[in-house]
Amino acid sequence: MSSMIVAAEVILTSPSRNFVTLKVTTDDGVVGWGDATLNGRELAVASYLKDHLAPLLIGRDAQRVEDTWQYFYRGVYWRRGPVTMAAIGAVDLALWDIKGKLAGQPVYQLLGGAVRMRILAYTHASGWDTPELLDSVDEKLDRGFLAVRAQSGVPGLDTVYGVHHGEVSYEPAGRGKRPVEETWDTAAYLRHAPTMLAAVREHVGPEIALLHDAHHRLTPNQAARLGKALEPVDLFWLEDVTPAENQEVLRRVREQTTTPLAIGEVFNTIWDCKDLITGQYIDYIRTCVMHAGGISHARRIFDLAALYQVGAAPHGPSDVSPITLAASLHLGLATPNFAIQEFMGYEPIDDEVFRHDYTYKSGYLHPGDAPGLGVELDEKLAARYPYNPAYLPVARKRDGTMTDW
Ligand code: EZ4
Ligand code: CO
Repeated sequence: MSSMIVAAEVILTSPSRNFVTLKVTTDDGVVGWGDATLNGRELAVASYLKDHLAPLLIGRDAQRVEDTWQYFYRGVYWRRGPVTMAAIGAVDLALWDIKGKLAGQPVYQLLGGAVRMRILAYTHASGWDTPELLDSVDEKLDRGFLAVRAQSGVPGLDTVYGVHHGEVSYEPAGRGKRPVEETWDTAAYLRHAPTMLAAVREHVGPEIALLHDAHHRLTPNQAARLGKALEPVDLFWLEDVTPAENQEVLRRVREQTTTPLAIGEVFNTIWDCKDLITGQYIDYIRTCVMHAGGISHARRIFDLAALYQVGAAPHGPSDVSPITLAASLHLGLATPNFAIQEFMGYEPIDDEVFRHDYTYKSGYLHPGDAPGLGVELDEKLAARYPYNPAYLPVARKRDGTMTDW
């Protein structure tokens, strides 16, 4: 049974934030949805899709998901990179959505069926100081979460990425045509983080899973020291300790501490993480299902990880759309070494624009049983919220030098 692609359109919408969506339509009237959101670089992916991939999709057989992936990855001289891979990821998600709809099955069934009943989720808690952070953690526990990422302010700094300060709630991008500039001080952070996380552990008791994200800002030596200092806190993981281009350093960190390490939300292909996985330098691989080329490629990364006892734990912030979250959940339900799903959740207006079948209940997520991925874009509502520039902040050291993300 073939099903020919007759239209491929890119839709930009900004309900609470910017999202890029690919809509693929077949000659039998089936619509597949793909997410192509790359925080702060939305228009680049939109152009890649609209100008380069969409025209080539017309006339292709929508059922040939893997061949289309190979065509856009292997068939193109310029491979890899976040823009290319997000665009390929969007196509891949849309085609899996169509395949599920044609089969009348949720995508997880097409991937081999459920290996678990539900997927453990972690969410983000943050507070400027420790009491505020503990309140935020309590609020997440009240909502049933069993795993919480804890981030706090740092004494002496005015802003810290990932932590809301004052009334404005944390969102990983600030509206405006230029990124906000923040000041960062690693030494101050390192003096504070172990005490802050120890207070959270003390507060929640031994059973709640605690996570922490260092956002690529440490040297290997600093990372090793922090990992050691956090061993008594018993973290579920410590994330993104160093910039991940120089991967050999992760071996040094790994050898110095038993704190579990997670990395990979900025990776796009299996080539970006194969050494970290095969060397067992990390415990969790965090590639985002869409940013890593969609279900077709992410599942190869996760299968490689399984051979080395590395858990799959995909990126799932509010800056990828519910379509990506749903794809992650379908893959997660069918992937034995899937460990946990990041779930920041969305603003109510985002949930209205992207009506979804996935559900959250008592600390766990489930993709739902609607055919395909189970997310439908309300195009009329989406059209009311045009693209509105927003960027992740940039950070400088106290002397003004740009620092790692
Ligand atoms: O900062 O998605 O683990 N989660 C994260 C996210 C990222 C944003 C960047 O766009 O680090 O919140
Ligand atoms: Co992160």
